[in-house]
Amino acid sequence: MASHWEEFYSTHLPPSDFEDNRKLLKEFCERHNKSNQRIVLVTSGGTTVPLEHNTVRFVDNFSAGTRGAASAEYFLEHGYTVIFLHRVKSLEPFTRHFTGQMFMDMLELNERGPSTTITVKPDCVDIVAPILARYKNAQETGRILYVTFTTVSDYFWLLRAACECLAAFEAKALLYLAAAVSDFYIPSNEMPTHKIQSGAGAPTISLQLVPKMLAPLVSLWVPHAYVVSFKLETDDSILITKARDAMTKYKHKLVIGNILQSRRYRVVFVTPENNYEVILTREQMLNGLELEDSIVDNVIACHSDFLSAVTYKF
Ligand code: 9Z3
Repeated sequence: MASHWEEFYSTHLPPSDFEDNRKLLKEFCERHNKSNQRIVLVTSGGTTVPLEHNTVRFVDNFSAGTRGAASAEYFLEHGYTVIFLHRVKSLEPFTRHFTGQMFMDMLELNERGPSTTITVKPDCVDIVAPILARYKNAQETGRILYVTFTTVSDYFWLLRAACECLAAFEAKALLYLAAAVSDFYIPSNEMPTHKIQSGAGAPTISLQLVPKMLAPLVSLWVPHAYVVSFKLETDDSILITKARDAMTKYKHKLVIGNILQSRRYRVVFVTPENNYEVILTREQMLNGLELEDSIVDNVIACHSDFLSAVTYKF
């Protein structure tokens, strides 16, 4: 009998641009595997669960994509190659610093003389320049690949494709699964084709459990990689237990627990050996520091220990 996850792939079609993305992932990984660099897959943003095939309505998972986008920047800074698998229109590394009208307000339009020029306002140069420099460096060295998803099904297809390419990196591959992935969905064969009509009365919508992809991911797709998952809760009293349960069940290396309301300044690292908090003080926050800087530092230290242990074994 096919497992729950295998059945999912046999009954849900891949996204329409799947083959293009698979090719991009394959080429990117082959190019970087030659350089012996460490590589990280960062997943980011929330997945949607459509209620209709021709989707007008969907259920969404909460996530702005801040954790993933900020972390991707810090991984690049530490020399990692990055696959940034993110929700369409969620925050992206570098551009996340200029959201809303902020970027427009940093520019000056000079219409004097025959040609129009646009410049960055002098008092904004110090803000834009370092971010632009890091962005240019990542682009010019080709060390980041952006791949997007919308639905939970797209996400699962792309996650598996990315893992298939990352397997060749063995322990040098780090998976940093920060995307907020829906636990529930409507299977394709139970979804109406067209927009649900209000004339038929209030609909009863029945959601089913999604397959737990962490199980095949850890045991089959990237069995030698260092896998980090995030656990999001709203009740602090169950966070560590839930994080530890996930680690015991899927047998990966690290679960980072966070509470919705405090996720910007506190996370808990749950490892096979212990738990410890990584926090950002109020003062650090006021000085513009980000929790992701410390999270990534700690994750890289764990990945380095893992790599040394693996190397030592052989
Ligand atoms: C997280 O817990 C992320 O840290 C957040 C980041 C989504 C809270 P933002 O994007 O928020 O910065 O606004 N991600 C994982 C959430 C998740 O779906 N975890 C699953 C679970 O908790 C397991 S993989 O069961």
